[in-house]
Amino acid sequence: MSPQAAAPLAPYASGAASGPFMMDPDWLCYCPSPSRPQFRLPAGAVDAHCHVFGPGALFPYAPERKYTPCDAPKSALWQLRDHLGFARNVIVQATCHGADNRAVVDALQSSGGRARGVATVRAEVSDGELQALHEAGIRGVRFNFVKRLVDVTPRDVLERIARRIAPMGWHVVIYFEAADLADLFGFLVALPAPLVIDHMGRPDVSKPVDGPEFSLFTKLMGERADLWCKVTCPERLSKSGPPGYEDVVPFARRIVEKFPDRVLWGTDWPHPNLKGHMPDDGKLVDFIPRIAPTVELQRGLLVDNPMKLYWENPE
Ligand code: 0GY
Repeated sequence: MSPQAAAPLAPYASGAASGPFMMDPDWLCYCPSPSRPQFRLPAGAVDAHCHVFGPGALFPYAPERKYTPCDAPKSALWQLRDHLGFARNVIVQATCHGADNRAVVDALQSSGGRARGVATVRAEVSDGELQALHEAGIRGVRFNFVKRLVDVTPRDVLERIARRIAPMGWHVVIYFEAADLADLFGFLVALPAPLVIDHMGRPDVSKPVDGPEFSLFTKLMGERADLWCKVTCPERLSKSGPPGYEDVVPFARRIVEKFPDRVLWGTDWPHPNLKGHMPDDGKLVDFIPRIAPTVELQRGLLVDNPMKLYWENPE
């Protein structure tokens, strides 16, 4: 195949939800034939933020979900991984599956050790269930504060979950909007487990990178040595848009250069809830050298940091 050739992510790219489910009428399905990136990923690169959806006929979407996506099963994720040149994946439980982690666990168990996961759990989760998740390859739980995606979970419940999972070598993945950081700041600093923040805390990239909003986020990064950041989702954050996502570059580059040992990168495939455009995942990979311009930064971002967080934990 020529370096620029596209690979169809058959057979699911037709964009339907299966079983009793109908995907949302305005749902944008993932790019069916992404280009091959020009940027050559380092050996052992990890896509540290992606999801699987269903298929709904096998792994039903949760009754409490806020959206119904197109199916995006493990087979399509593995095809994308190989096509882009990644070695491994970290699969994050998506809110459309609620706290039913079966689709992620099934993907982890069939990955031959090439995928780890982040689960959603409720307060009632038993120690035995946590242990089974660990054996499947789960290494974190996700706390979601984005109101359009989930109903609120009380902070004392989250705090108790964090206290239980930290001794297992797990961490908490946090998803929030920049406008909510001031309110969450003290809670996050005090949470009794390592933290990973999704998508740089979703900055408003039309504001200055040195302005109060993003400065609060970099302050948060400085508060704890065990706080990590995913410099992900230019396609979600950008107002200038594709193909360059120019306005996101200074934000991501700032974090990569200031905290090179605590940054992660992922595709966010299959890109839930995008409304404007669906990115070509090959072009997203080509975004990486613009935010991590040296070989050393790229190696930390794509290999050393995610390996430390997800593969070097207790077995
Ligand atoms: C993301 C972003 C989103 C959705 C979810 O679990 C989810 O439903 O994470 C979003 O809609 O912003 O990271 O995938």
